[in-house]
Amino acid sequence: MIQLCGFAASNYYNKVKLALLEKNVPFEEQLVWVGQTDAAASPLGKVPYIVTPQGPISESTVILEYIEQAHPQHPLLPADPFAAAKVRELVRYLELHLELVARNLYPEAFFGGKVSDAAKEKTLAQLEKNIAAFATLARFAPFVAGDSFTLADCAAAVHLPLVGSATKVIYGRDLLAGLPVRDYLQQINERPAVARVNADRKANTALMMQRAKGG
Ligand SMILES: N[C@@H](CCC(=O)N[C@@H](CS)C(=O)NCC(=O)O)C(=O)O
Repeated sequence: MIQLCGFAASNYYNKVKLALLEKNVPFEEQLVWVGQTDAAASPLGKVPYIVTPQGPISESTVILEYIEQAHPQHPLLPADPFAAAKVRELVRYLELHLELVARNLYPEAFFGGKVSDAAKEKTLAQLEKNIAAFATLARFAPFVAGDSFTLADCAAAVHLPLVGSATKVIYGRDLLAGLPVRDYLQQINERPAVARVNADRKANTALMMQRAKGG
C-alpha cells in the first residue's frame, strides 16, 4: 500500500492526498515534519513524498502522475492526449506560476516574518501577469479544466486559497478576485474528499502552531 509522508498543513501534501481520496486508492498517512524527512526518499528534504512497494517518489505533481498511471480507476486525466495536456498545463500554471511566486509572500502573510517592499513589488507584478494568463486558460465550468473533476482541481483546491489569502494580507486585496474562485471553492469544498482534506488540514495546522510555540 502507498505510504503518504508529510503533514496535512502542507498544500503540496494535500494535493496528493486529494487525488488518492478522489480515486479511492488505498493509502496510509505517515506524519513527517520538515526536518524529519528520509533523505533517500526526498533528497531535497521536502514533503510530500510517497513510498510505494517499488520505492519512494518525491515531487507532488510527479506523484500525481504516478498515481494516475498506476491506478487508472476514477480517472483524473482525460483519455484524449490533447485534453490531458490541457489539464497538465493548468496544474503547471497553478503550481509554478501562481503558488511558487506567491510563496515569496508567505513568510510575512502567514508566519510572522517580514518581506521587503522590493520583493512585494516584484511579486505583485509577476502575480498580476501570471494570474491574467491563468485566467485565459481556466474554465471554471464548473471545474477548472471544464465539466469534470481532474488533477487540475486537486491543484486548484489547495493552491488557490493560499494565493488568494496571501495577496489579501500583503496587498489588501485578493488578486484572484476577478476569477470565480469563491464560488468554485464553495462548490468543490462540498466534495467529501475535499472536506476531509480541509478538516485534517485544520487539525494539523493547530498542531504545527503548537509545535512552533514549543508546546
Ligand atoms: N515542488 C515540491 C514542493 C514541496 C514543498 O515545498 N513542500 C514544503 C512544505 S509545504 C516543504 O517541504 N518545505 C521545506 C523545504 O523546502 O525545505 C512539490 O511539489 O512537492
